[in-house]
Amino acid sequence: MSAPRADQRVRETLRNQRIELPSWAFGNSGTRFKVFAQPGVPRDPFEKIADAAQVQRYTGIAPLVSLHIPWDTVEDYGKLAEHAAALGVSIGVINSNTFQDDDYRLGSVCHPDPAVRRKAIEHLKDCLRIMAATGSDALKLWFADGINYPGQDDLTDRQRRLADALDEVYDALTGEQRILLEYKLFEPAFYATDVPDWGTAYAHTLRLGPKAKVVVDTGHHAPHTNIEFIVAFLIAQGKLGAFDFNSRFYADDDLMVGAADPFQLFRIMNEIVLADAVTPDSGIGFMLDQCHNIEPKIQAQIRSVLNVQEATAKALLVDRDALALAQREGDVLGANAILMDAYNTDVRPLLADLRVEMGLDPDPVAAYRRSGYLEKVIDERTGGVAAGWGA
Ligand code: PSV
Ligand code: MN
Ligand code: MN
Repeated sequence: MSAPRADQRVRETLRNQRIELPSWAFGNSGTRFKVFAQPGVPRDPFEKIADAAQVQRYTGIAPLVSLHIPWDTVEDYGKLAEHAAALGVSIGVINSNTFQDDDYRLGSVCHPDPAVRRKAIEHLKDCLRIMAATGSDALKLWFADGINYPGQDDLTDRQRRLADALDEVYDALTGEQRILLEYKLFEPAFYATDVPDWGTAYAHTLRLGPKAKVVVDTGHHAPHTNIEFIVAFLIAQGKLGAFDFNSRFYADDDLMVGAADPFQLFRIMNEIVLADAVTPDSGIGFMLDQCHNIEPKIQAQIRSVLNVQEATAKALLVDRDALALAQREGDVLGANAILMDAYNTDVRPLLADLRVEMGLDPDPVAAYRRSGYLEKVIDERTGGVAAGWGA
C-alpha cells in the first residue's frame, strides 16, 4: 500500500476507535486506609455522566459510559439515558454488584445458602431490566466469590452453583443482550476465587453459548502473565468480549492504563490490530476500570483515553508486510526490530493532527484545563459521592 493511503487507513481506524468510561472513576475513591474527597466530585449518576461527557468532548473517542448497579441507581433510567444523549454520550455496559451487601459475606451466586444465591440472581436479572431501560446491550459480571481458608467450602459445589446462576441469567437474556464474564486472580477472597482466571471464564462462557464472552481486566492476573497471549487466544476463539483497562504495579491497583507498562499496552493493542478488531464492528468493548484516588479524575480519564489511543496508533504503524517476511525467513531480530520501530515511534504529532481534522483541540488535556469546567463544578457541587466503596 502507498504511504499516503496507509496513513489514511491508520487515521480512519483511529477516528472510529471507541473507549468506554466507568461512571465510578468520577466519584471519590480510595483504599481501605483512606478515601480522599475531592472538590467538585459528582453527587449523583447524572453528574458522573456530565463529567464523562467532558472526556468525550476533548478526546472525541469516548462516547460510552458504563454504569455500576446499585452505585448508579436512579429512579428513571430512561431519563438518565436521555440526559446522556443530550450530552453526546450513551450508556454502555451495565456492571452488576453482588459484593457489597452483608448477605454476601460467604459469596453471592456461589454462596452455600440458596436464599443468598437467589438474591444475587435476582439482582442480575434487575440489571437486565436496567439494560433494557438504558439501551445497554451488555451485562458485565464480576463475582467477588471465593473462600479464605482451605476447607471453608466445597470448590466443586461452588462451581456448580456458579454454573446454575449463569445458566439462569443466560436464559433470561432477550434481543441483543449479552453477558461479559470477568475473572480475577484474588481479592477479596485470598485462598480460592470462583472465577480466578481466563480458563474458568472461558469454560463457563463456552458452555453458555455465543451470547457469553470473557472480560480481560488487565489488573487481574498474576505478575508476569502474558496478557497479550490470552487476548490473542480469546480472539481466535471468538470469546473476547471486552477489556477493563487499567495498570498495576502490584495487584489490582486500578491506576491509569498505560502508566505502569505502556509496552504491555502496545503488545495488547498489537494483537487487537492483528485481528482487525480496533473499531466497534469487532464487537469487543474497550472499557476503562480505574480509580483516581489522588489525581484529578476527569483529567486522568482523558489521559487514559489518550494512552490507549497512542498504543493503538503505534500498533497500527507496524509494517505488517515487512514483519510477515521477517517471520517467514526466521529473522528473529529483524522481526523484533520491526515491532520495536513502531513502538518507538512518537505518534503524538500524528494524533494532534488527527484531532484537528476531527475538529478537536490538538492537546485534549490542555484544552480541558483551560476550559474552567472543574472550577465551575467545584462552585456548583458540594457533597460529592463516593465511587461506591471505601467511603
Ligand atoms: C473488580 O476488581 C473489578 O475489576 C470489577 O470490574 C468491578 O466491577 C470493578 O472492579 C469495580 O471497580
Ligand atoms: Mn474490572
Ligand atoms: Mn478490578
